[in-house]
Amino acid sequence: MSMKNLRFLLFLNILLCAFIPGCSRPKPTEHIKVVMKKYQIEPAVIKVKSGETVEFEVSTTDVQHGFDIPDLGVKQPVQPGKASVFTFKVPAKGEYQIVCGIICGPRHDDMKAKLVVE
Ligand SMILES: [Cu+2]
Repeated sequence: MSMKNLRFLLFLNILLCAFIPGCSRPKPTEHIKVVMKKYQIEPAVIKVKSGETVEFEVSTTDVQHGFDIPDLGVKQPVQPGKASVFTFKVPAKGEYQIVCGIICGPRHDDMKAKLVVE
């Protein structure tokens, strides 16, 4: 196949992609399960690589919690019986605090974890 044809096919592919929902979104390269419960977030340290797209699956084993990363604008309510699934573009290297965003009891403030971006 000639270079010209190849380029045309690539162009066609991009064009088609624009009309298919979800097509142009980056595919998650990593799937991370997180469990929230009174009063902890498991795992307490979540390691990811900068530039990756991560799909989080956050569930709670008791009451409603919130999976929040304040420095990154992440704010995901997590309801009992229904995991909260969302994709997330990993930011620059560093450490970001994960907290519970919904008051869930007297030791709510103890619910913390760390996102370590390498
Ligand atoms: Cu909580």
